[in-house]
Formats: sequence, C-alpha cells, structure tokens
Amino acid sequence: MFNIILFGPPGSGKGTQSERLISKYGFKHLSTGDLLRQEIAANTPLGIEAKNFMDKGQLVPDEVVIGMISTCVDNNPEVVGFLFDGFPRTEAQSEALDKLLKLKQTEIGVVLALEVSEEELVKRLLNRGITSGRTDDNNEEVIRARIVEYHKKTSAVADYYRKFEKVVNVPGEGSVDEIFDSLCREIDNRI
Ligand code: B4P
Repeated sequence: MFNIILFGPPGSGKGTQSERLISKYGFKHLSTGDLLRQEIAANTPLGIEAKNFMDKGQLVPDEVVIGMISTCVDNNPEVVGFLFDGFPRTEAQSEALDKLLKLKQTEIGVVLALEVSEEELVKRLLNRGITSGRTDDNNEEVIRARIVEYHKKTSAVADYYRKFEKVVNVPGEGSVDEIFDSLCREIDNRI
C-alpha cells in the first residue's frame, strides 16, 4: 500500500489534481472537504455543525474530521493506497492519521505540498465561487480567513512530516497538466 497526502493552502489545486491522480493510479480518494459537503447536503447533525465553521472560513473541530476519516479508512481495507486530500490540516489530525495507518500496518509514503501565491489563491477561489455555489468561495473575507487559518494551523502539518523527511514541495502555478506531471514524477520515484 502506498499512501499520499496532497497538501497545500485552500485553492492550491488539491481537488483538481486528486481527480487525475486517482484515475492514473487507482488510489482511494479521501477528501475531508467533499465528505463534509456531503454531510451538509444531507443535513445531518455533523453537517449542520460543520457548516457553522466552514461558512466562517474556520477549520471544523479535529474530533469530527478524525472520526469521519477513521470510518472511511476502516471501510476500505482492499485498496492500493489512500490519497488524502485536505487532511490532515492540524498537528493533532496528523498524529491521529499516523496512529490509524500504523494499526493497518502501513504509513504515509509522501506528502506532496503544492506551492501557490496568496493572490493567485484568492483569484482562483473567487473565480470558482462564481459557478460552484460554495458559500465559502463567494466572499473574499472568508477566503482570506481560510488562508489565515491555513498559516495558523495547517502549515504545521508540513513541519510535522518534515521531521520524517516525507515532504516534497511542488510548484502549484502553471497549467494543470504541468503540475500533474510534476506530481507523477515524485510519486513514480517513490512508489
Ligand atoms: P476543501 O474542500 O479541502 O477545499 P479547498 O481547500 O477549498 O480547495 P482545493 O485545494 O481542493 O482547491 P481546488 O483544486 O478545488 O476545504 C473546504 C473547507 O472544509 C475548509 O475551509 C474547512 O472549513 C473544511 N475542512 C476540510 N477538511 C478539513 C479538515 N481536515 N479539518 C478541518 N476542516 C476541514 O482548486 C481551486 C480552484 O482553482 C478551482 O476552481 C480550480 O479549477 C482552480 N485551479 C486548480 N488548479 C489550477 C491551475 N493550475 N491554474 C489555475 N486554476 C486552477
């Protein structure tokens, strides 16, 4: 099993690149953003709680996302590997993920960190907000709050995995194809 974390600030292209990586390598895609949006659409108690945080650009509490991911990992015993997209986003989530994978006698193979400038992130997300209907994308203040939250809590995830020499920085600006090729090169070197 080879497991990947696709890492980067909001709007860095994690969702976009995940789709392509999954169709090329057959990984099981686990996107906490998508899972949370499904809970919101189904109006579950978890979704109602998560929406309060997401609409303000804040992270959803660790115990909520860790529980959700743990269930998904348990429900997918026969996969070639997991592609974690948007998870972990805090140090506590990173530690919980490592424990979860250890129980399955596996680990994170590589953390691919997409690097994109703040102005480009804001431009992309505002642009997506025009068509996506996502309430966290159509307001610049909320987008900037998400970026602040990223610097405050999520960038620590890269520091955590750097201790284990698992982080590779990948330029996230340029065409989707160019970025995809760089990500594939890094995976092929390690798989
Ligand atoms: P997520 O759903 O994870 O999404 P994201 O950070 O907004 O975006 P992503 O990086 O996937 O961008 P995308 O490819 O779509 O998070 C949403 C919210 O959920 C969080 O703010 C938080 O509240 C909550 N949440 C999720 N996970 C959590 C966790 N683990 N813990 C706590 N809370 C959690 O790309 C964005 C846009 O850029 C698209 O329109 C795309 O077309 C465009 N784009 C992509 N690549 C491009 C390129 N190369 N050039 C130009 N445009 C490009």
